[in-house]
Amino acid sequence: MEMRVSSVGRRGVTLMTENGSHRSGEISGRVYREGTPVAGDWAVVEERGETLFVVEILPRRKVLARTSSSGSRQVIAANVDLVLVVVSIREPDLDTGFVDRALVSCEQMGLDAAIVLNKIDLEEHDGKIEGAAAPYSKAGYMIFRTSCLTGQGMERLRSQLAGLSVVMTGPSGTGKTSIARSLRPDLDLRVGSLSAKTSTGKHTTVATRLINLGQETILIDTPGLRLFSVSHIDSRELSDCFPEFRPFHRDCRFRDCMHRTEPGCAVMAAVERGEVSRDRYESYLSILEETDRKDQRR
Ligand SMILES: Nc1nc2c(ncn2[C@@H]2O[C@H](COP(=O)(O)OP(=O)(O)OP(=O)(O)O)[C@@H](O)[C@H]2O)c(=O)[nH]1
Ligand SMILES: [Mg+2]
Ligand SMILES: [Zn+2]
Repeated sequence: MEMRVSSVGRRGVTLMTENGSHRSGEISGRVYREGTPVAGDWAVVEERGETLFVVEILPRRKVLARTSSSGSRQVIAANVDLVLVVVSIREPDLDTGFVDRALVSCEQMGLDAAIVLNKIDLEEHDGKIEGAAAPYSKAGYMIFRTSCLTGQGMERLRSQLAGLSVVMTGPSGTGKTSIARSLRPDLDLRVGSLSAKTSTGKHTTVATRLINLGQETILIDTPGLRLFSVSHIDSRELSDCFPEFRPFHRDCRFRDCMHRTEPGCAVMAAVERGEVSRDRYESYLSILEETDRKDQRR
């Protein structure tokens, strides 16, 4: 039979059964030699007595990946249809650098991505929320404005996830597990407090896990990340990972324009005209520095 891997521990995995409950399973050495399974993997499972044995991991469709602290590419979740980049409008403050890097990773994979702007109950001024969302909706991303406190935006979010495998990523404390809890209140999911001094999260979720929302909808909750590094991506691929640059970069004077200082750059001209967000463009430059540094090391 085939089951999905929900979480991966040192000793084995947790598998999601057809009715959405979880069972632990063991992994054969041969499966490990081919690579460590990740949440979302489809596993071929054999039942031997009381024990579930993973005998094969099926090839992955699209994966969400980042660069780990050791510099290698790390798969966060496999076989996903949609990535939700979950950030809060405050507590912790909106980290656009995180958002832009996570979106780059999705674009490079050809993965659909949307932004969840959570904790809107903490912000009185609609202007700040709209200002934060504007560059992303202009780039074509769907934005969800949500509050786990008031429930605002939750039904719209739920309806957009229907039938999909959806992974949430974001800094610690932005409310990923709280969102999962809003969508599945019957599960006893652990939510953390924030550090009083810095208003940042305390890394409450320590392992990725799958949550069955019913009707073939799977939500994957992941531990909060301090950084979403994408230096595994090639510098030349980067400008393609900014959808709002695409209408312009064919008009750059140089075919291999990196949109940095080159004369006749159509992307920079679009930034000057206000047609491309300056913040997003500056984020592009800062990510480019990181991918360049890696290219020089090679
Ligand atoms: N005011 C407000 N607080 C929220 C909201 N959503 C979550 N919180 C609070 O934010 C804190 C962190 O929430 P979590 O759901 O644990 O955050 P997380 O993103 O899962 O954090 P990690 O597991 O560490 O990555 C908790 O104290 C929540 O009660 C919201 O919409 N509004
Ligand atoms: Mg959590
Ligand atoms: Zn250019």
